[in-house]
Amino acid sequence: MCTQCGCATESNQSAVSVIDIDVSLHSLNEKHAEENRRWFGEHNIKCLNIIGSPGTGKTSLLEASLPLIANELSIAVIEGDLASEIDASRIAKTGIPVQQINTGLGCHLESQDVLAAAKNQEYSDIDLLIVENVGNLVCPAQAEIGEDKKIVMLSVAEGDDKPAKYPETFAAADVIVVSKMDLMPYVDFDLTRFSDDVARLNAAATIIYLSSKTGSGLPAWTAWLQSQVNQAEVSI
Ligand SMILES: Nc1nc2c(ncn2[C@@H]2O[C@H](COP(=O)(O)OP(=O)(O)O)[C@@H](O)[C@H]2O)c(=O)[nH]1
Ligand SMILES: [Mg+2]
Repeated sequence: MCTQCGCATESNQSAVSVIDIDVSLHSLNEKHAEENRRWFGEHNIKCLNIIGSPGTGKTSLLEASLPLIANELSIAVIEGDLASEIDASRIAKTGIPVQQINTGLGCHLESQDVLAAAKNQEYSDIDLLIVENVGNLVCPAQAEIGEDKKIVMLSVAEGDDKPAKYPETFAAADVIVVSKMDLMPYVDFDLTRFSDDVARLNAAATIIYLSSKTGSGLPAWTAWLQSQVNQAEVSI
């Protein structure tokens, strides 16, 4: 078991006490996530949880895309990192309200910290709360924060084998964003292998291929974001 978050790791040892702690941490996580879900529902806020490795391009995507829809939707961002306010400063430059949560050694954002940030006065009229979770393809997928949708992101520079290596995370995604498509000529990312693996794990997930650098694919991403608030059907 991960000692930071209690995320489920099957132990080869029959340590009953470890399994008990695991179960109780998970039910505590679920209880807090449920409180968030209720609060978001009462305040008519859609919450999106973006999960991906460090450097996959999560903050760059928010910087490039949120200003495109900021006139139509009221958006706020929560940034999760172990340390620093670098990402919050980047988002702040777009004019979109943002708060940074530093987790110290924590490998994912906790529901209670997300809720405390969401209750900030500046966030009182928002439609969409976008949470960039701590860079990590494992724990954030297991620790719910009461989100409406999970977005799992990976860049083509990371390799097409990530769904096969992190199946639980990709299976939990509502949307999978494949970023840095402008780097395709320079990397060996096999799109067919990737999409076949995803189809095996999670046939229902929407896959969006994009580049925050060139802007390709951003219309599909912003249309999907808008559909979360407007409940519109979107074909990608
Ligand atoms: N070539 C290319 N680089 C990108 C793209 N998106 C992000 N990057 C670069 O990837 C690095 C990490 O980006 P960042 O947004 O901080 O990743 P995060 O850790 O997932 O938030 C930075 O150097 C970005 O400039 C992209 O679409 N294409
Ligand atoms: Mg970031």
